[in-house]
Amino acid sequence: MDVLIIEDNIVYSKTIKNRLENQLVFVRCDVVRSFEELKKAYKNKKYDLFICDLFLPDAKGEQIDFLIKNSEKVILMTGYEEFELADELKNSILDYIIKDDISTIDYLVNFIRRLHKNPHVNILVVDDSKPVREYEKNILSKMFFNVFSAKNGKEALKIFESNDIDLVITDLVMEEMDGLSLIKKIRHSKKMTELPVIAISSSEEKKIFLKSLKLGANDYLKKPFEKEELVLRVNNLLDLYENYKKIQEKLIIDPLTEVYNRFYLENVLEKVFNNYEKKSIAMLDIDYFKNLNDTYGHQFGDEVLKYFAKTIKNNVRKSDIVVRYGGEEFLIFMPNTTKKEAFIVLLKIVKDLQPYKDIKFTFSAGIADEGETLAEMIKKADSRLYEAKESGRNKIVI
Ligand code: GH3
Ligand code: MG
Ligand code: MG
Repeated sequence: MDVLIIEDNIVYSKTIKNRLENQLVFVRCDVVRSFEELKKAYKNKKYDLFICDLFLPDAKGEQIDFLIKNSEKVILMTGYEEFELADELKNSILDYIIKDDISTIDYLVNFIRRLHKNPHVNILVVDDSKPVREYEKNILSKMFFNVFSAKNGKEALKIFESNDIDLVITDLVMEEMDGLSLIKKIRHSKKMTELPVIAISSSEEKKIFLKSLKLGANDYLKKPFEKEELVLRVNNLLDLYENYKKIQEKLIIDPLTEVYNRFYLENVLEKVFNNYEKKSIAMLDIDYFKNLNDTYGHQFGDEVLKYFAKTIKNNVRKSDIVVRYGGEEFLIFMPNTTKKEAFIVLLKIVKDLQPYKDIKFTFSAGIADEGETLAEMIKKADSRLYEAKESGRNKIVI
């Protein structure tokens, strides 16, 4: 992302440039110190974003008008005493920050980080009034969000079902299907913890907002609202959900091999196990792994585990689930697969498994497709793995 900083205070512009470039790898900044320099820079290069001081030695806002007229994305910097910005100005810029407080640079960094992610964030806007839809869409598109819109709950559900929506903003009173019913329907498939919803209404009645919260809205906004109110709520919720998702992922992924862990097996796989009529489980265990550790060191052992997990992942289908079951033991859950078909998948892994840094190693495996429960099927596969080990290793038993 190419950013132009327009600021006459050299120390301040340097601080911003350094912080942005150090903390956000995708940002490159140029700096100019006056309106004249801005016009020159503008001719020579295309910028994605302008961070612009309100008062320059040769301009008192004309530079902002110039950028807005050219439909550019502007973040305004202003001193505390100039804080009272006209609404019209506020609505045509992306955001503003108050200078002289160093913590605002944190806000700026965070804001630009969001902007960078936003093209991949899908927001669904639902309102029966076209002007309101357009108003919201306009605000959000300027922030680089990918926006879908619908005129009632029914239309919204259709869009919701066929797109990967990250946030819903819905009016409450609408014809066909109202916002409350929509929230209810959405919450059937996406829990509170999976998708943020903002309810909007011009209703004077608090009751309707409370009802929306009860049904699963995360927040609400009363019409008419300012651009800033919407943007702040959207950004806050998305930040919150992203952090939450990161933690969720950490909980179910083994950090060394980056495949699923036992927690996932016991809490997620257990639940989907019965969704499939036909399925197989393979248990794979590296042979004489302790020797590798003892001979080449524990760190080398770790590298072998990573490499082994990667080889497994490269050879299974997208729908197959790979779990680190124990130290050097891995489980593959294969939906819609018989054990003979699973055997062919394992042969692919055998064939693809090259020596790691010239050190050859093998694995043994057991496969099962019988068992009423996950635990039963694992037990079967595990006892076949044991057989494979007992009868000499480097074998697959079905
Ligand atoms: P077998 O052929 O019977 O499977 O013998 P093995 O040596 O592979 O199996 P054993 O169970 O005797 O030893 C497994 C070793 O794996 C012991 C343990 O220290 C090591 N191990 C477990 N987790 C890790 C890990 O995360 N990293 C490394 N480097 N070693 C691990
Ligand atoms: Mg100035
Ligand atoms: Mg082993």
